[in-house]
Amino acid sequence: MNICNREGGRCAEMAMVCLTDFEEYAKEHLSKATWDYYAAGADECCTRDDNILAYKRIRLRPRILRDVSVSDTRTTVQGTEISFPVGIAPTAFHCLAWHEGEVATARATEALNTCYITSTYSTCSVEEIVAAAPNGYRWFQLYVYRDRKLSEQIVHRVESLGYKALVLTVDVPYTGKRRNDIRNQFKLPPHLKVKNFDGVFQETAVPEEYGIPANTLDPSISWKDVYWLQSITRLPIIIKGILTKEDAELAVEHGVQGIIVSNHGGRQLDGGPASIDALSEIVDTVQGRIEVYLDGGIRTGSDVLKSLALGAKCVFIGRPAVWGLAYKGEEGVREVLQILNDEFRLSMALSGCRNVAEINRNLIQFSKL
Ligand code: PYR
Repeated sequence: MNICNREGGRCAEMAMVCLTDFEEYAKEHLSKATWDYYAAGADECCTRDDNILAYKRIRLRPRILRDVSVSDTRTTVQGTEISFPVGIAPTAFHCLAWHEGEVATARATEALNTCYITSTYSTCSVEEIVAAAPNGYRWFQLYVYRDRKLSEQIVHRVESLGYKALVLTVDVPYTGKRRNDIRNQFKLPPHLKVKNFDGVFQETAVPEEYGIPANTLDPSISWKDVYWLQSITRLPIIIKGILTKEDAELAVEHGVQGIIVSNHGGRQLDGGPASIDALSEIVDTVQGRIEVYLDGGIRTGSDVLKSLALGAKCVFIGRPAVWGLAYKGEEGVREVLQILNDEFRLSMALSGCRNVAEINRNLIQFSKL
């Protein structure tokens, strides 16, 4: 009897070959409400889906006969070396996918020597995450709260724990409309909490949204809050959620150290551009003054290659890391990262690049865009 493939399903013993194998596994094994939460895009999910499709529209111009017998995928972000240009984007509630939650994600990224952006909405505390993977390279995803003291406290906490940058997420003045979360009345099960805020919120009449009172995030945030944040921290600030050249220019003018081109996995404004389609105008505007990164839609090593060719210094994966967790916790996240690393190395070699410095726009066939 084939115990692995009853009814055509995927089980933990089957070889995982590509990231969509992990997606299939996660879809089969997570509860419907959890699967729907991670899969969610806003409204009709046009932007979520285009994040992936946009990569498939881009064609490469491979070079040949360049001796690719040795290849090097290392790069740096904010001056720190990582083993390849793929990190983990902030995604919430990892304990929904695997009992150890963010602790498992942190161990996997430490083992593969890449960057892990811890979500504000983690189900392990930042202290637990750092204790589990003390040598990991981490940034912290920050929202600005109506109660600025709350933001200030978490900034000082992560600073003293050795987090290396703050990823100010600016695309959630309000939460996007995710239809299945509304239908499922999604909320955290009682045994899980947004651990970084344990004990912070008193019983209130305000309904809960994603584990905290719905009115906690401040919709009035504006560029002046970047100056406020700079006044309370010495950490580099990276703005996540920029999709236009105008905002990229403002980010540079406000003295931040990086931009993540991102539409929040298509979970906020439906109808906005795919991240990869927004990248070029931002890179052209920034002109190397600060580092530009990207998240959204990365599923293969050639997606990573295309992103770097169009000017991203590094990319970040969100949902695929959660699928890895759902598969086998730390080991699953490691496998996801390793597959992407192997595919990226192969794509580099097949297009004639021996290291990331050799990846540039000449690799992109613009007539096909
Ligand atoms: C999200 O679900 O997209 C959050 O940022 C919590």
